[in-house]
Amino acid sequence: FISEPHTVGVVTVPFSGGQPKGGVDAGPIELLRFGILDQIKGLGYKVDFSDGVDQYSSLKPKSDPDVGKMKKPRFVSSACEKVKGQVEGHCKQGSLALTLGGDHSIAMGTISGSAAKYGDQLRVIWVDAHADINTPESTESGNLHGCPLSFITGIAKNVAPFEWLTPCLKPEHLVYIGLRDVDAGEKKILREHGIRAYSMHEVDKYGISKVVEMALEYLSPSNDNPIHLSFDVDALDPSVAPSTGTPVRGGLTFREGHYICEAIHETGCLVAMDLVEVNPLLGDQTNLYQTVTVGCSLVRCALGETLL
Ligand code: NNH
Ligand code: MN
Ligand code: MN
Ligand code: MN
Repeated sequence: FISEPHTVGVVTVPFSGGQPKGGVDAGPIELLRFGILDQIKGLGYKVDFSDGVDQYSSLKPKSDPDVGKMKKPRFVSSACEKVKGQVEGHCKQGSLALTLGGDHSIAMGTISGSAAKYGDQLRVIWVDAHADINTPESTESGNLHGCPLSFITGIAKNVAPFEWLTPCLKPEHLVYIGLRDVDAGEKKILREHGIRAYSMHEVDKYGISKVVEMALEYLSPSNDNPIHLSFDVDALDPSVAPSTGTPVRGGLTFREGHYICEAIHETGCLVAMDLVEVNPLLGDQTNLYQTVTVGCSLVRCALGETLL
């Protein structure tokens, strides 16, 4: 399998319903304002942004009471269903689907979308301080941005009102990099399902290049599987990406974050990327500038900017 996209299909998801802080819905606008589309074109890709900046407020139900502990479940469900359709469309046209969030709940849509094209061949690299694999039962916060992977993998059983969603990723086709704030219930899930995770401890121990090498070798020993990279900016250290809803100290350095994107580009197998949890309303102008520009540069690296 070789992914040689000439076109990057951009999906913007100004959505914050998977967590309580306002502002993450303004992430896509800021990434666009800082010129991410021209930067992608500058690398020689065509940009398909025919959907434009989508509106999600119209999907908000009049009433959306909690289902069990889940907050705003109907709103998150319909937003993710819409995202799924768009990502699926780009993937089926042979474009690389780039989704700009928005909070991380939207990965239920993005991975459902890429899996609709690539099926069981798809592999996911989840770069995050958090494991985002709580079930509706295990979640302490009730925020659905902490749950997408349990839905996608089918580990969560009671997923109403997410009727449209079918499990599309085996737990062994997922790898984490950057974890350092994992809930007790999530640790149990990771253990029970034998999910491969490289936390910051392993990044310190082996170095980022070895970690990425081990992750890729585990997911795709012959380097022939399509890869979906889901990058939560809070994986980066808060000194590098401060404008995000749940910063956790001790994260990836600027270079470690970029190295991950570069090495995945080098596989030639990247088919989809999410960049999520950029919240321009948190912090001052300097924080915003740092966070948005680092987000743009992660995307450029995943698209091959630093290859000579
Ligand atoms: N694990 C916590 C929860 O489920 C925090 C999740 N927050 C994130 N995830 N930012 O990436 O609520
Ligand atoms: Mn996340
Ligand atoms: Mn996170
Ligand atoms: Mn397999």
